[in-house]
Amino acid sequence: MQPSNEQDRAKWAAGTAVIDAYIRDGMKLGLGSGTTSHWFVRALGEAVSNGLNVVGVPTSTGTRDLALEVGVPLTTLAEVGRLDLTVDGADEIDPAGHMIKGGGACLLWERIIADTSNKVVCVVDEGKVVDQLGKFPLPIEVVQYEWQATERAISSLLDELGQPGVKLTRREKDGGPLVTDSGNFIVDAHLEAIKDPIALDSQLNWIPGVVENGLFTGIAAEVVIGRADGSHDIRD
Ligand code: ABF
Repeated sequence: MQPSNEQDRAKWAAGTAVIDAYIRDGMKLGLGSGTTSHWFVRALGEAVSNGLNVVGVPTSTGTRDLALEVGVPLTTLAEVGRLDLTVDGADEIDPAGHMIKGGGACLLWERIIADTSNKVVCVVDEGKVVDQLGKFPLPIEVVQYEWQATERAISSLLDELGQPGVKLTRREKDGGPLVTDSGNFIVDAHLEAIKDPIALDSQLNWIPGVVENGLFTGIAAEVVIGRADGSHDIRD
């Protein structure tokens, strides 16, 4: 399989660069979701076919299916405990390495796996690098029960944090509400700009009904930035 356009080539550049830069024999890996991470998973499958000995824990059913297709041996956190390294994408990443994730509705499993990893490396095309988070709507995973009450509580918190009147939309798919791998809904918060990602990340999950939010602050140790010419940068 080859990249289909310039952005995809940038994603390919980031995803494939990870193999030589980070992957070592015997590693226990978190396998990210999204198209950039999937270029990494495909390259990992090729390395496994050439003798690399690794196991992976997928962050979504889609990544699980791709890993099975390309021959990456799968395991679970229950079996391995901690992971050496997780490679995952992002919808936005700022200069401090704080991310917005969840555009692919996989943020809950991604967060669980990131949290049990000794290191997290983010792989993005250069269009994901921003000065300030928030232009990409912030995904917030909520339980289905009384989700509108949870949505109202999110709106109240944003008012308290000095960001009143933010548009909140329940994510739709195929004419109905999107349901995540864990059976929850996603509410997207159209914040435009997030003044204090750490404060917001630390308070959102306290709202009853909120399962997880897409602000991944202080999690990525390094970021691999791919470019359309096939080159890449690695930044701390
Ligand atoms: C995943 O990758 C998600 O957290 C994020 O939404 C997505 C980005 O997708 P892509 O790499 O396809 O742009 O990690």
